Amino acid sequence: MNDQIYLEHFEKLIGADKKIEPRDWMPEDYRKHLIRQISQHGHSEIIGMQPEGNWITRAPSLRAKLILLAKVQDEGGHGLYLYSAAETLGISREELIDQLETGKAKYSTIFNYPAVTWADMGAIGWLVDGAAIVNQISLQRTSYGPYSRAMIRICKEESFHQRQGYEIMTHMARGTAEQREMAQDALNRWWWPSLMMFGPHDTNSPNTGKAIRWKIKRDSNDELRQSFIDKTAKQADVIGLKIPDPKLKWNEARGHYDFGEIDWAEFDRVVKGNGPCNKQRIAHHVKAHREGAWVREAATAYAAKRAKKAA
Ligand code: BYC
Repeated sequence: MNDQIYLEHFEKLIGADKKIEPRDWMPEDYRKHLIRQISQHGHSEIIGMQPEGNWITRAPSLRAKLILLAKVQDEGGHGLYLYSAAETLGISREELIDQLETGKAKYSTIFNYPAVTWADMGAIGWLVDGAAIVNQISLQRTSYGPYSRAMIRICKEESFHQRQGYEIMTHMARGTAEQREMAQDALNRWWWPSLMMFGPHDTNSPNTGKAIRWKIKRDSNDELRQSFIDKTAKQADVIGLKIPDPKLKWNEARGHYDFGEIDWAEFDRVVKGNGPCNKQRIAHHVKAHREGAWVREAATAYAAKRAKKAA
């Protein structure tokens, strides 16, 4: 078969909503597009452990500490599933880590903001995991099999994460005046960066066209952002917190909330590495990865020993 026949078969699978598997022929651009998106997704999970990891030793109760610890461990696990999914496309783990540490690969802007109070653990779970779920439920139907299957498992865990955050916010919003103020302050700081997680407007999103045609993305950046806002605005009402957007208003005719404009200059700054914590996040990753070298070496030596014994 020549490439044209392979391409027709690929297009037929995509058209029929069938999954593309690692053994299948795929266009080079499709492969590269997936490596870019899946690896950036994995890096977001791995770097995303840092803002919360910062609070494990300062959680206000044993219960809160256990839950936060479990959540951060889940995020590490998500990163590993996603790295494994990317590896099925022919890139090595070493290359993936190198791209992260040298700034060739991006990770979500949201993780370049500091987590300064316990209420931030609530805001991250409620808003950041909430936004991630909206995006990832859509990605469960992505056309690449390993990515789609990783999303199904990840979404189950993310819904626990979102509830963990909303529970913290609910308790604080119903607590003392000072606690309510902390919850509102965290919402004020995390709201707009959470909306940026969905990426630029569709009109400014160079990757969306191909991604939708190949069914890598099933919904556009703006569609997912709107869906997140509609859900979250109602949740804020329930616990009596105010979303920091004077333009947020239910629009009966559209059946959606209208909302104000995102500060795209801030988004660009953070994407380009100049957010409040970009340098700190990468420096921490480099240090932790270097300090963990002995674990990788020990695991490799142990695997070699077992293989020799079995031979
Ligand atoms: N931050 O053409 P576009 C979690 C980049 S972690 C940084 O629209 P695309 C959690 C974009 O990469 C889960 N960069 O791109 C963990 C592109 O640059 P390149 C995180 C961004 O790919 C711990 C350029 O801007 N979820 O849940 O079609 C604790 C143009 O954009 C961002 C995912 O990663 C951004 N926010 O759409 C708690 C979801 N936005 O690559 C929670 C998977 C855009 O061309 N990813 N860029 O140089 C996606 O769904 C899509 O990649 C995006 C962007 C919607 C993010």
